[in-house]
Amino acid sequence: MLRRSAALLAVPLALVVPAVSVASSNNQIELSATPQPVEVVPLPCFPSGKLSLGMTNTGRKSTVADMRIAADPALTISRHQFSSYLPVNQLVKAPLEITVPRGTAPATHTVTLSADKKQLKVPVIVKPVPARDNLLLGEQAVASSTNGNMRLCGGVDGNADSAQWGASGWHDNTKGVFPDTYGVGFVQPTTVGRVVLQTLDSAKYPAAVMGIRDFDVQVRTGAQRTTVGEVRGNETGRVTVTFTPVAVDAIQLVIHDSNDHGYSRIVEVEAWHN
Ligand SMILES: [Ca+2]
Repeated sequence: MLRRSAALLAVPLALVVPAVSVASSNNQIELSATPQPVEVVPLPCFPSGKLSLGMTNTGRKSTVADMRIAADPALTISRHQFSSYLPVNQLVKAPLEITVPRGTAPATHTVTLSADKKQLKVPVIVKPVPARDNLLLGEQAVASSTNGNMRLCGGVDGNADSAQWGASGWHDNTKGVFPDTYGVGFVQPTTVGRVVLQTLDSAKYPAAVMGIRDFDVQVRTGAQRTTVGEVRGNETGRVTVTFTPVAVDAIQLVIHDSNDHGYSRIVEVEAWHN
C-alpha cells in the first residue's frame, strides 16, 4: 500500500520536470535557409526564387515552433508561417517560393525569418531578365488542365531532360480525354517561325510508348486562331515544326492523342523566331 502511494506521487513530479525543459528549449531553435543569397528572375515561369527553410531544435526536449516569414514589399512569398513539431537535433524543412512581377528592377531585397528570439535575414537578389533565344522560356504557361503532381510552368522552365520529367515536366489532368492544350501568352506581339516539342522520352518511358502522338501548333493574333503546323503519328521525343514566321499574341499546342492514349506529356516546348 505504501509502495503504491509512492508510485502515484512520483507521476506529477515526472511531469513537472520536462515542462520546464520544454520552455527553456524554445530558445534553442536554430533557423536556416538555403541557398543564400537566393536569386529571383522577374519572369512568371522562370525557375528561380526557391528557398528551403529549416528549423533545428538544439535543446534537450522536443518542442513545437512557429517560424514567421516576412518579406520586403517588392517580393511575393508563398507562405508567411512555418509551424512544426521539432524533435531534438533534427532539421525540419519547408519550401518557400519567392516571386517578383515582370519589370521589377534588379536589386537586393530581404526575407526575414523569425522564431522566438531568433532572427535570420536572407538576401534575395532580383536578377535582370536573361537574354533568351527560346521565346517561351520562363513566360506564363497556359494549359487546359494540369495534373496535381505536375507544375504548370514545367513545360517552359528551360529543362528539356526527360530524366527529370517528374520535377520539370507537365501533363494534363484529363486522362484519356483529348484534346489538351498547352502554350504561352506573350506580353507583346512576338514573331515565331519554329516550335520544338520535347515529349516524354526516357529509357523507362520511351516516346513511342508514352509520348505525344498527334498535335497541332496553333497561334493566336487578336481573337483569330490559326493552325500553322500538324504532326500525326509521332513516336520520337523531339519534334520540330517550322512555318512562315508570323507575329502572334499567343501560341499553343493542341494535343489530340498520345501513344498510350492517356496523358499529354510535355518535358519542354520551345519557340524561335525562325
Ligand atoms: Ca521542363
